Amino acid sequence: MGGSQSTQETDFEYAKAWRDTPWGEKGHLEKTLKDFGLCDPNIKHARILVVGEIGAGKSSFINSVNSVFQGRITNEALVNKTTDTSRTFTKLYKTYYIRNGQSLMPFVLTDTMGIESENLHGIHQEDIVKAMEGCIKERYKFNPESPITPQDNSYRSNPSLQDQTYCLVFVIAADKISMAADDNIYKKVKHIKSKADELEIPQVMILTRPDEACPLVKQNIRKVYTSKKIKEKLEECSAHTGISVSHIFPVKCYHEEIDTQDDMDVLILRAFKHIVHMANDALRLKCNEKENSE
Ligand SMILES: Nc1nc2c(ncn2[C@@H]2O[C@H](COP(=O)(O)OP(=O)(O)OP(=O)(O)O)[C@@H](O)[C@H]2O)c(=O)[nH]1
Ligand SMILES: [Mg+2]
Repeated sequence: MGGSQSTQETDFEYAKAWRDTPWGEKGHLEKTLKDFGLCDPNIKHARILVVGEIGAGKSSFINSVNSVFQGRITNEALVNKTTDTSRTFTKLYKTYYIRNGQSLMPFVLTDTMGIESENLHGIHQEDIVKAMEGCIKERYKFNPESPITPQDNSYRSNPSLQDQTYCLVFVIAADKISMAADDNIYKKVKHIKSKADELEIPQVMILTRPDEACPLVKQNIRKVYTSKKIKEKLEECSAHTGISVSHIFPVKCYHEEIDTQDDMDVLILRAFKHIVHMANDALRLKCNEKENSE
């Protein structure tokens, strides 16, 4: 079974995978997700909000999830293909539906502007809070200098259950974890996480670009769970953000491939299954609260 096989421990690799991965079970994972129904059939979709540092791979992750279900590479969310990664590429609050054949899955992924270390650049942290609450309307253009206010045309004062967020996905690039070195990004992420905790929104972290962080993974994606470097990165992310290691998933996003690949699909589907379950649990909680208060 490729990288999941027991090998001799080296300086770079464990003898045994530190997390079991169902390589070869793509069909089963895909079917489970395609059959997944929300706890409340009256709700059309549960929103998953994707946030993270500039160039971390937020838009690529959204495209990758869509690509798996389409069985072909899709690029609906525009990805930065230029060499200038000094400023965030995505500037709008934009929602992507996941197609399952002719129908839509009951989950949507919302892309956001990247977080930057300098204040007055990148998404304003309070805009992420407003997005979690469901107060931002589709295609709002983020303004790094000031957060959205109730006076803005794109402000939604009475968000419905569908407008709110049920899982917050932090995307971090494994090869440029700058949080340890960059105190300001670290502070912003912590602030957003504490607001998500207050709103009872579960959080998952996607560690992108594992291939750029570890040469073993570049050669063979199945080494992602035997690589010592990737485990180190995961633990580093957990220590800096307070997100438990069990909620952090290394995912190689589609970025240069022409066709989808089963092993990449398995990592994407496994992470997405976790996100979907957490979102559904959070939605159930919200629905129960609403019912009890009526
Ligand atoms: N090698 C590799 N490259 C990746 C991966 N994921 C994303 N990329 C590349 O990383 C770069 C940034 O990706 P984006 O998806 O634009 O990142 P973003 O977080 O949306 O960035 P902003 O919108 O600018 O905040 C692009 O060149 C992607 O092709 C990955 O898993 N591996
Ligand atoms: Mg983007």
